[in-house]
Amino acid sequence: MGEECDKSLPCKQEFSEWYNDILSVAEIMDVRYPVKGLYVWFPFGFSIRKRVYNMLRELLDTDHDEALFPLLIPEHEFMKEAEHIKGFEDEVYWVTNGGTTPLDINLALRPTSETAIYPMYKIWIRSHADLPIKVYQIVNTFRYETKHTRPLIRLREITSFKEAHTVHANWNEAANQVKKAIELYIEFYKNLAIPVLSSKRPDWDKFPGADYTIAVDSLMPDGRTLQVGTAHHLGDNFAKTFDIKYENKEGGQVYAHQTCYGISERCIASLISVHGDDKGLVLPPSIAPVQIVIIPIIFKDSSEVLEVCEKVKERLHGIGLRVELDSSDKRPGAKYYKWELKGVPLRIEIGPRDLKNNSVVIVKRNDSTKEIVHMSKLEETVQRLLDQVHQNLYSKAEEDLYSKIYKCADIESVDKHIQKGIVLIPWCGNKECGLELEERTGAGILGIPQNDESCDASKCTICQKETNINAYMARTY
Ligand code: A5A
Ligand code: ZN
Repeated sequence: MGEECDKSLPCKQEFSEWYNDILSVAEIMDVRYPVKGLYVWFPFGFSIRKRVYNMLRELLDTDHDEALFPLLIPEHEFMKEAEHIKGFEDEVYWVTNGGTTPLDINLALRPTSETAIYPMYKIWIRSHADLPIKVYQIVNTFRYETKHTRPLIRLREITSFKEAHTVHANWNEAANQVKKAIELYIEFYKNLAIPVLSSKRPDWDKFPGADYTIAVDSLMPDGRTLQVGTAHHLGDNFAKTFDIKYENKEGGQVYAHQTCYGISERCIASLISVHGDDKGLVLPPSIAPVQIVIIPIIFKDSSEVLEVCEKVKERLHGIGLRVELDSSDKRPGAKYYKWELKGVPLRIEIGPRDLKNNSVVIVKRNDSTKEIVHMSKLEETVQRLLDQVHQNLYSKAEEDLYSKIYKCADIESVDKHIQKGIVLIPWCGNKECGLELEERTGAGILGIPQNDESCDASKCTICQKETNINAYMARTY
């Protein structure tokens, strides 16, 4: 950390280098922690995280309750659900000792919290009147990932795991909840100006122990997709293993149906990657720690300019905005550089000429456009420009996403386009064809689109059978 801003970024076209560098240059994550897959949030990165997660909380709190369950899970609970164990056993960290004494019962560090929460749900749930239950927590989880680890993207300690766990009277209600969860995620990402695609994952890629999984993916600048959220229909699979039953209106004992859905700090990886540019971060105003920076342009006598800067700061602060006045003695150019790197959505410049005209200059971070604004219109203009920045960011990202979805009718055209982005293909839905597609292209099947997007073609690209099923494919993170 430090005040100097002489560090520079590779251009964004070199995405992988750009991504690694921006994390340290913009002070998001410190990657020097001496354990693989574990990283440190710098205070600035953490202040972004805080706002992003506050927003997520606000969305969830409209019809969920926040709770907090223990990190450690006893082995006998963890080992109850066969599919779930199969999915996670290679990724679990175990605590086996208390000091020098071996524990009677080994304890898993949660890789996700089904097996911590559901034994408690068994106790909590008695009758249909207790349902639905919609609880979430935001915690750290641990996964011994063997694929290449990457800050914010593939972690061994996921520090910001939001997991919701709901319980319902029947399968349809749970299915409805999965739909609502995905809608909530789409809205969350809209608030970050990130367009996402939702799709139903193929069976071989669903959450271990689930009936099915719906995921949302965002498109990274290198054409690969990042899974930034998932919602799982758990059916009564876990209810049966954890004995979660309730008394229905007729007095019978029936198994509950469950869902769970999660988001991690991948949302911040996506935020940085989708909007950032050669100069650094570009943050949507909704979550920018500083929304407006004021830069005094000083020649000889500074006192009058600074006075007006203070006044502008107060006026904007007065309407609830996060404003910073940079009155340090660096040159304006160096200040621009610093705050551009930090992604501040609007910059206000005030110099002697502006004083004379009773105006200020406002510059938008996302497209560098300038506007001269009369002092009497300050608040309304700033509000309008902040809204504009958000709209611009979303439209640009959306345009980029949809310009990189290629509708392909045959395997040759898949090969041709898959390096550039996402392809949409007709697929018969059979596993053999799906796996062959993945094998031949080196890409993954994301799944069946949940919007009405579809191909014109109707023959499975592998077996040529007629089908009305489509699937997205992409190279994935
Ligand atoms: N209990 C459910 C919610 C669950 O664990 N689902 S999940 O395994 O799909 O994880 C939820 C989300 O966390 C994923 O969609 C992905 O966006 C993110 N995630 C998973 N593993 C991660 C890792 N190692 N590092 C960062 N994020 C990860
Ligand atoms: Zn087929």
